Amino acid sequence: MELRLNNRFMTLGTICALLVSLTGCAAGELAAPERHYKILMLLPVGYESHRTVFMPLAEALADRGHKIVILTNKPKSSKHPNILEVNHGLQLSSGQNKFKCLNYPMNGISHFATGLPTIARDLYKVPKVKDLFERRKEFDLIMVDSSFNEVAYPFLHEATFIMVSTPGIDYRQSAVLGNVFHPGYVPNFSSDFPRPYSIWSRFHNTLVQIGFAFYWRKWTVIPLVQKEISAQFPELPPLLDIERNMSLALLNSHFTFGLPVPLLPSQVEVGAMHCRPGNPLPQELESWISEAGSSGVIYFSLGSIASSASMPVHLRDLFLQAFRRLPQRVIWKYEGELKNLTDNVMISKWLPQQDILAHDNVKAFISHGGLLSLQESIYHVMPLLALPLFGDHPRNAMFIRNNDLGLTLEWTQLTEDMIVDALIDIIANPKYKENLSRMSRLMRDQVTTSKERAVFWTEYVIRHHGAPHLRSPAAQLSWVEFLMLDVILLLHLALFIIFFILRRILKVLSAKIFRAHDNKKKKE
Ligand SMILES: *[C@@H]1O[C@H](CO)[C@@H](O)[C@H](O)[C@H]1NC(C)=O
Ligand SMILES: *[C@@H]1O[C@H](CO)[C@@H](O)[C@H](O)[C@H]1NC(C)=O
Ligand SMILES: *[C@@H]1O[C@H](CO)[C@@H](O)[C@H](O)[C@H]1NC(C)=O
Ligand SMILES: CC(=O)N[C@H]1CO[C@H](CO)[C@@H](O)[C@@H]1O
Repeated sequence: MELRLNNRFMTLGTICALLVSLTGCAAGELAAPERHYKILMLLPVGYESHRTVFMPLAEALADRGHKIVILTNKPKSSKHPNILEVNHGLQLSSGQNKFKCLNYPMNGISHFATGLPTIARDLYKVPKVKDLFERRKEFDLIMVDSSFNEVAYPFLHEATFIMVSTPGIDYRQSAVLGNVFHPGYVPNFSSDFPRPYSIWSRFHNTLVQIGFAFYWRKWTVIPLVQKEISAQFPELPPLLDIERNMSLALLNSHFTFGLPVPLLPSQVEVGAMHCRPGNPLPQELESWISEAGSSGVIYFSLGSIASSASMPVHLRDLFLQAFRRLPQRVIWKYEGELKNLTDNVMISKWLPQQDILAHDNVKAFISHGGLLSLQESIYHVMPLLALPLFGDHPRNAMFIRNNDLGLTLEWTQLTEDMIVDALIDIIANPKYKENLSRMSRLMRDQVTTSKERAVFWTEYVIRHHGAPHLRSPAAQLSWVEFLMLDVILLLHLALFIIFFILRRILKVLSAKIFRAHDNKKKKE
């Protein structure tokens, strides 16, 4: 059986663990674990970027001798002997060309409503997944991606589990733990407003947050997924009830480079786990960058989901024209072929992004504004030109604007001059680098690294067989109780009764006084 951990696997793991214990712990100063755990990571509907959040943690845990099995929809990415990746092979249908989202913003969301139920229907029929599901009790802990992965919740029933919030602060995920973020200043996961929020922003934000939570959880996506799951597992409690039993949430955020918000002890910020110092570049890239002279290099990548090759031709040509006018060299992550390239532009299907961002002669980063790219920019102090496409990109773009970390442009209004002017400003104006470098110092100035925290809390939950002692009593309250609607009603009632009684007393008193007055008059 492919999934069984064979002997060779075990031996390699033991050697690894031995090496780790001899050379000190891979994840900082943590004491060696009491034993080697088996951990199952579930991201059956994860994007590549979601896996990038999980992998550093998986590797750090594997370095400590734990056995990690990861359920994904991607080809294998790790060579670690303690990590086994299981690719179920099902893909979310449609929604692939992210440039289509520009004209139809709801497309990005509605394709989940059609795609997720299909995955829910098919996932547990895939033999590898079926086998894993049957063996789920063998694992000491399950970790699940909190974004779009409700289809994986049947695994979590009667298990100890941690949720990993890949987009960082997520008000819906937080509310499940009993921590309802304030819509007066906490954005939804896709967009943000300039700060401080105006009354209209707060109004809009409140309505949109309530509306979207209902849309996803009560009206559309979850009910459709639930229907498919119930058909296969009639005994299972509702998915949203299973979700409430989470022991801990690891958030891909941190207050030093994000929004400071009140968090529960069961919400641990572990943002930017994947950020690391640059490694030496392949020879060809290294010489292309270092031979660019003092003008330097611009790095251009739209991340792992939106392929540059799907960019509409007129937009692509705007960039090509703009690059002609710039003295810099440009490295463009482009998945197709391009004719008419000027000498200063190099394209490549795959590029070692962090190693490029770490290079001294790279001056600016044209990005879609993905969260991981933003974190890397801050870590490597790289000014950004962000062109948000979908998902959380508009929110990250607003963060870049609010904190002066670079400039942002809209795809729909793009001109050649805008691109040239923005890049000239980003490269010439030192303020972006100053702000980034301040934030980068804050990001690195922490008692423990994000990865150490994530490893500690993961092992902590296993050591204590869950963490019910971290659970906020707020999670047990209904909406009426949480918003104190019953108490407010009672207060109103009490006020009304007091008012009513006072009125009666006044009436009686005044009647008496008048009567006394009248009697006095009559006597006179
Ligand atoms: C809730 O979590 C605990 C501890 O992690 C686990 O033992 C229990 O079986 C879970 N309950 C349900 C109904 O999933
Ligand atoms: C987030 O908020 C923006 C503006 O407030 C709104 O247009 C967008 O639809 C919201 N997105 C979600 C997923 O709630
Ligand atoms: C290449 O450039 C020439 C002249 O600028 C233009 O006429 C031609 O359409 C371009 N070809 C492509 C494939 O962009
Ligand atoms: C938002 C922010 O902190 N912006 C700062 C960026 O850097 C310039 C120059 O150092 C400051 O003037 C801005 O206030």
